[in-house]
Amino acid sequence: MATNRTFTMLKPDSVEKGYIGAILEKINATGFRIVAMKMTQMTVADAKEFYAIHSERPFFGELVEYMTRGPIIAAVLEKENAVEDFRALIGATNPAEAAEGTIRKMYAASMGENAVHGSDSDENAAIESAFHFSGREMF
Ligand code: DAT
Ligand code: MG
Repeated sequence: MATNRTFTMLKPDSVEKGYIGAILEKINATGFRIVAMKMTQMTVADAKEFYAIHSERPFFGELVEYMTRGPIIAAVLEKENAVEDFRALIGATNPAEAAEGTIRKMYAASMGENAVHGSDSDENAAIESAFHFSGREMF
């Protein structure tokens, strides 16, 4: 995986509230190219594996329940400096602390339901993209 890619999920709350069009528009307008995308629903086993790093945290059960309660949009995005620039676009984990104009500030309800995921490193971007997409599904 090239280091100019990142992985995102528009989480179940974004799909439920009809925000996916607006969020994808913002992603495009910021200069990211969508190189893979699908609607899918994570199983409990998927969510536990994807968020394994948080398995000892007190919010883990809620996180797994939230991430599996409905479909998500999974996508791989390409842009120079993709990981860092996408983290800047989505804003802080807690939407109350997210900067004006960020996706979480605009569309997230709370820390627990924060609308969107963005990989935190090139290494995790590659792992997370491969979790959801085969090589043939990335263009
Ligand atoms: P991020 O999604 O900004 O990378 P993270 O990796 O620390 O944040 O946590 C993953 C998700 O877990 C996050 O998007 C929402 C949830 N989460 C994190 N900290 C939380 C907390 N203190 N209370 C409830 N949910 C939390
Ligand atoms: Mg994270």
